[in-house]
Amino acid sequence: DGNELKEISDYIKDETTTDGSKEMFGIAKDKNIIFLEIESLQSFVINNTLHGEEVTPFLNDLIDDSYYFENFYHQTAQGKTSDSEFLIENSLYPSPRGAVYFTHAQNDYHSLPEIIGNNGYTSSVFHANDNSFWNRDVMYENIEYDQLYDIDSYEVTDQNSVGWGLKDKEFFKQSLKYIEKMEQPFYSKFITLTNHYPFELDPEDATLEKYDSNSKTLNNYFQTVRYTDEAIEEFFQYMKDIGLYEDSVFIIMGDHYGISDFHKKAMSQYLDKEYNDYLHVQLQKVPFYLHIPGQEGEVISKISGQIDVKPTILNLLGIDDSNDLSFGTDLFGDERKDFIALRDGSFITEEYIYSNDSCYDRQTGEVIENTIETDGEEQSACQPYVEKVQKELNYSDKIIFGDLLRFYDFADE
Ligand code: GP9
Ligand code: MN
Repeated sequence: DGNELKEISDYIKDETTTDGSKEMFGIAKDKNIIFLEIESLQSFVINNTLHGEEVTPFLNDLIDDSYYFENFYHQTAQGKTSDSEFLIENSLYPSPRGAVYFTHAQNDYHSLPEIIGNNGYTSSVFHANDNSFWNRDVMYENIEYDQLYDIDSYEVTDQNSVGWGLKDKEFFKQSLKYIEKMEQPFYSKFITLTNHYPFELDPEDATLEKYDSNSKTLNNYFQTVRYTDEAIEEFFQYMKDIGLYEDSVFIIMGDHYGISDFHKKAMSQYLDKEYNDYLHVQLQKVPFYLHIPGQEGEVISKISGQIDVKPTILNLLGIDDSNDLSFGTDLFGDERKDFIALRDGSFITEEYIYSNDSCYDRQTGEVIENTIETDGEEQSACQPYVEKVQKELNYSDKIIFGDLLRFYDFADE
């Protein structure tokens, strides 16, 4: 009800409504935003090698002229890709169970496509799957995407498909005829498919030897990652060829993990590290790039997550979001919330990583045994954050389960 919303909006105003970066404010104004949401791309492959070769040569080079966030975490749960979309569009946490795209697709939201639509942008999603997968057709309409290019917009044959469907290189190539004619400025999200479990690839598309371990999944993964890296490279070239590159900014993000804990033995072998809860959390990092043609960029090490993307994009577009109700903070802002919450209650701070009741030193991975004294009581160094994280996840759930945004007046708060 209204009172609950008041408590939550007060929390948000106090804790997460911060001034965005002045330096970055409006630098993407009136430029197209091209968002590449890459299936199952995790950060551990970036700047890493297999059989002495770079796994992602294009993405590695792209770091040199991008803002690259090396400690950026996915925050998804059972809704997988749809959860990552939900985080980006709303800066709310996905549901603790099920997929919010299914369970709460009819709620009132104040989404990124809606806000930028009110600021002169056309918005669209490109994804070569059936439009009802993850209930996207219903959710996209509700959150006001103007257009979805789904499987019916593509020519899909046995030859140009593998695994889950249309191969990424074909996907990008066939998307050109639509993006070329798009009314500008636009915001377009491309969701890839080839690097999806079980990471199947036709032999003629493989340019990297498989890995050798007890996990067929991990063995295959490097090949499809490499394939997708090549597809992204081709896409950038197409954008230059059709003259859209200079007028656009590019965001590249991994949607969620691809290699689950089921493959810990093989992962441990590849990384040459002991697999524990600390490593598990560190493996939830996904790449996040902001590439602005003509700008140098920088590698940014501060902790960050998918919850922060919506406020970041709004700041880049020069849209004031101080009346918005969102849990993230601008990635480029100086004043940021000091934790990244994962959906299961694990979290990351600059100093600590917390998971399954253990508190780790973020830099060394050592368990922190010593306690701190708060209000005369001895407690784990992570404890104050355990409570903050629970509170925040809980507030987000209340907004979603109670459809509370329908009571909030975004215009005059
Ligand atoms: C399906 C694609 C994959 O359309 O987005 O979904 P996932 O299984 O990763 O959630
Ligand atoms: Mn996915």
